Amino acid sequence: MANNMDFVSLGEVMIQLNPLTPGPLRYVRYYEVHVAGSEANMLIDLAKFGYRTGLITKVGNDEFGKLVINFLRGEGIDISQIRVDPTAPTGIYFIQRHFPVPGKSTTFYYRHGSAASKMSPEDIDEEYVGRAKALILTGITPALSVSCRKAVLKAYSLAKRMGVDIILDTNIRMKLWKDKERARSFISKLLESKILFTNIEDLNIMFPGSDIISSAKLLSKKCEIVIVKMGEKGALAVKNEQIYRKEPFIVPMIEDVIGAGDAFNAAFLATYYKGLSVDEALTYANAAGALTVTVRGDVEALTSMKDLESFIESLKKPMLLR
Ligand code: KDG
Repeated sequence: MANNMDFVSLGEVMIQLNPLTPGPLRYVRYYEVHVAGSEANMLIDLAKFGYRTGLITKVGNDEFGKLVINFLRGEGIDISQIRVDPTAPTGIYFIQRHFPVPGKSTTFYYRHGSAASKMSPEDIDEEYVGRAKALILTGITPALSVSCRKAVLKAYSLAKRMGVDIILDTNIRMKLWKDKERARSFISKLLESKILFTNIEDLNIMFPGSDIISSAKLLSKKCEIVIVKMGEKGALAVKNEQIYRKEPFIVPMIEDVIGAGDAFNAAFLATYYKGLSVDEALTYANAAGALTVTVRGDVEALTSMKDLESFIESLKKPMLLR
């Protein structure tokens, strides 16, 4: 089967309502509308780096569904696998910024019973998965419903059978899973992957009581490379038992941290798949994460590799304060 897609993924895209002002939502009066969802974010960022990407999802037969499709089409994502479900709405979520912890954001979902949560194995087309170089999965989609879990398992086993690379971000959303054991036992079925992204909180759920390095090393037995995103502590990777560490880029202001992890993944994938070393790919990944927190919205800060390089260069010089 010819590879005419680079990365495909399976996941929910939502309308994001992002407050113009920081603070508790009960006092927020004005919101900005964005389109976001972890899997779509990665595909959009990868498309900006020149890759061919496509998303499998469902939206409602509503204005928000039309907005999602238009936005993805506009960003150059293949939308041939997006189905419209007339029985359920497109999911939405709100973000609360800088409260109660300055610099942090909190998400509030209104997505239960959404069109995307109705995805099932019938929505996964074998031929479509086989056209990709890599399938990107996250721990979010299987947390949406039983039928989504079955769809994820089908996509995972098809990719394995057809030699399509599997990229996994554990992305455990406890607001969706509710139960740690349920999250742990399902995600442990997806661990055999080429590249596995995770973070400290997810490692603590997957391997309670174990330290980060031991958990990452354990995971790396099943993958080519494991990457642990550590936010303001940077990132580390384990490949062939070797450990790589990268300091973070510090930006002068944080607008909204949501989406930074997806931008990190996309920049890592974009550069690693071009043949850059783990060390170099981690530098681009950290930079993409840092740049993303400087604006509201998950994908608006990444535009091209050239702009990302300008950002990296700018941080090597002393900041001009005025
Ligand atoms: O990674 C950013 C996502 O968390 C955000 O866009 C919403 O997909 C989302 C989710 O399920 O939390």
